[in-house]
Amino acid sequence: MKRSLQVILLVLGTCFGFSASADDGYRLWLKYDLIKNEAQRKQYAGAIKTIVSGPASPIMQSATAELQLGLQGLLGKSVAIQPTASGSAGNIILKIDPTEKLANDEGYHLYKKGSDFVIAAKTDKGVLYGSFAFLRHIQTGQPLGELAETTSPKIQLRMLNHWDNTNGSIERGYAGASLWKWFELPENLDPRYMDYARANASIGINSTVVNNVNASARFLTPEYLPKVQALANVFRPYGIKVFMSINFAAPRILGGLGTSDPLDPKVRQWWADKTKEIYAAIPDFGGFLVKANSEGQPGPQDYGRNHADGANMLAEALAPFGGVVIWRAFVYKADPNGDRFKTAYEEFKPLDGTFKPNAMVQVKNGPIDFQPREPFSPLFGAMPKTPLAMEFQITQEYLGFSTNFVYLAPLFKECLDSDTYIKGKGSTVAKVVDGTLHRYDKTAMAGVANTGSDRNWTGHTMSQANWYAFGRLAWDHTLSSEAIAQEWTKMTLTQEPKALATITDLLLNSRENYVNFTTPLGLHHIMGESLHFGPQPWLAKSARPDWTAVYYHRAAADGIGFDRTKTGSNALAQYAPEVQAQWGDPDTCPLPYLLWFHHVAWDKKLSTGRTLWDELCHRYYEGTQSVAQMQKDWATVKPEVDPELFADVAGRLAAQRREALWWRDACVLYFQEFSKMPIPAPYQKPERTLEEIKKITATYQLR
Ligand code: GCV
Repeated sequence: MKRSLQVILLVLGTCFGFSASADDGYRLWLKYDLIKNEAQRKQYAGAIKTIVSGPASPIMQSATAELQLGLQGLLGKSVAIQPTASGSAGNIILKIDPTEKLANDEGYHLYKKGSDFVIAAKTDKGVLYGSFAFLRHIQTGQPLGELAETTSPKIQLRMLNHWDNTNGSIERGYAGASLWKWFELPENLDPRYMDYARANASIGINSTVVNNVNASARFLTPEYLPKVQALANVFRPYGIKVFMSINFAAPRILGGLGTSDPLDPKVRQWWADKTKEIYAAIPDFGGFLVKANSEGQPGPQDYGRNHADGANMLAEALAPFGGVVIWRAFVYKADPNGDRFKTAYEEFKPLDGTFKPNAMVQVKNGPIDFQPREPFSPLFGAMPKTPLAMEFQITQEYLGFSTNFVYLAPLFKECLDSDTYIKGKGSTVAKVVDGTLHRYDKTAMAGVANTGSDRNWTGHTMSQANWYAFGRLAWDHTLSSEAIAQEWTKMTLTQEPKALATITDLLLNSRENYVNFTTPLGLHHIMGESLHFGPQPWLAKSARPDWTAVYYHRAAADGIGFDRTKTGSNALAQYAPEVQAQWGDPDTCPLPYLLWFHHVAWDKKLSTGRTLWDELCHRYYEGTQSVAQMQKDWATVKPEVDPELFADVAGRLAAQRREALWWRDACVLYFQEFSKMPIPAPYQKPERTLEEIKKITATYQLR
């Protein structure tokens, strides 16, 4: 054990090494740099003498290795690992005790016992999470005398969904190529796989779906299974289970069957055999994630069956091994007269109660598709008998890719804290997802990953905060966006109070700024075609009507916005009466959701005192101005932030400013063609014409 621990430390040291040179962002929030404040460092160093390792297991080994690595870096001293307490003070005691008073197996309890520090849990996984929390306590500069934390995750499966393909590309990935070097696997194990696992474990992520939901059947072949197995082997000591996305037509594509009908016995047998083969290679395999009958993917409806028929066939194959099938509810039909908003609810709600116990339905946070702002999906609360998993998008498909600084905790929280009113006031989306509202026995929260082969993992340095925030909120959705922002900033960028306050504010306002210069007042889906970048509100023709922009904004001489009330598509009827009452009246509908639910006259006076047109312009101009302000604020933190990280963010903010101007000019000039109203004072008319801007958007569509 000692030797392998040394190997781990050597690898960790090489990759996450304590270099004095500029910071390239690779180490994320696990920097473990020497604590600058000498008095504070001495205090910690004086109080900590040894790590008492507790019962041996690969996960315990990860915990002790991490503690040793972290303390070495932070305190500048080597802390010995011992099998038992030395008797002297200053032991960090790792304790597994199944009787520990914790809500579940993954929770932990940190406390002081005399002059020792205890990291206690029911299982080794809990100790691993507690060890990272102990380090976080020190990383964020909290006194050891105040060590007292008892916490258990509120969600069982805290998972990343990677949209990674067999060829190493990532669908909607903006931070380089896939982390998984498929061509080198399984023989060559990039040390980065372990760093990925460490980063996830440090924020409580315990599952990962390694491949794209637009799944190649090739992942299920004897060529790819050993590659996935190799990844699973690396992740296991960090408490991470591997899942795979599957192609529903695999029995036909790989098995040579004439069909993939889920009720066909041969098809069922094929899946049972395939599942057995997977579990022989990966005994703790988590299960399957499925995108079916969505955006051209095959599915049970191809055979006249429904989603539950498909999910239940896979659930049956997985059940003997304890696996779970996670079936996505992201479905919509190409109906020019319909409302894409309504489809998932219409297809899934009638199936409530028909899914097998080891099946879950995964629902995107909003009814359309990860827009900068969406109301919560009406499916949350509508399926009391079916465990619903939350799907957030961490990768910034509709949020300016890797050039835009957009902290997503406020977006995640806005959805989780929304009240469905399904069982009266306080029936929040979070309570649906964490299972407390409907007593789900399975719970899950997934984030579509923003990681890639870029040295800093996420492209934009600040986007690391989104990976971090996702993990922290999946663990405990009651944490505030601000607390998470501060925690991350302290560990990643600086603890200097003024800079910390400035960066926290920047993070907290960044998403609202982005909404303002792209899709204010409830506008949605007006971005560039297929690439989903930049503005294209004029997009009127696409392969499907619901891929255009005009389908959503409905700008005309009489106003703008999608009427989803009784006089329109009546999508609002999918919500509880209390929500309908709040959102159904344009006078009480919160402005952020106004154009999601109402077609509003250009000259209608809003609660702000401005007309709709003036308010729209105001937000586009102020949103763009706010990016200039972000640049100024960021400039003030220069002395406190590593030069390489500082320059990276400054450069990307400059690009974001250019893009904000593009969005503003495109949208005000285009919508002005319908409102026929002037740009209100004090704002100046854009210097460019709409035709000039359309050309910029057009160049982005060139291949
Ligand atoms: C993986 C959107 C994206 C697609 C994505 C899809 C999904 O439509 O643009 O790239 O496909 O959502 O979530 O399945």
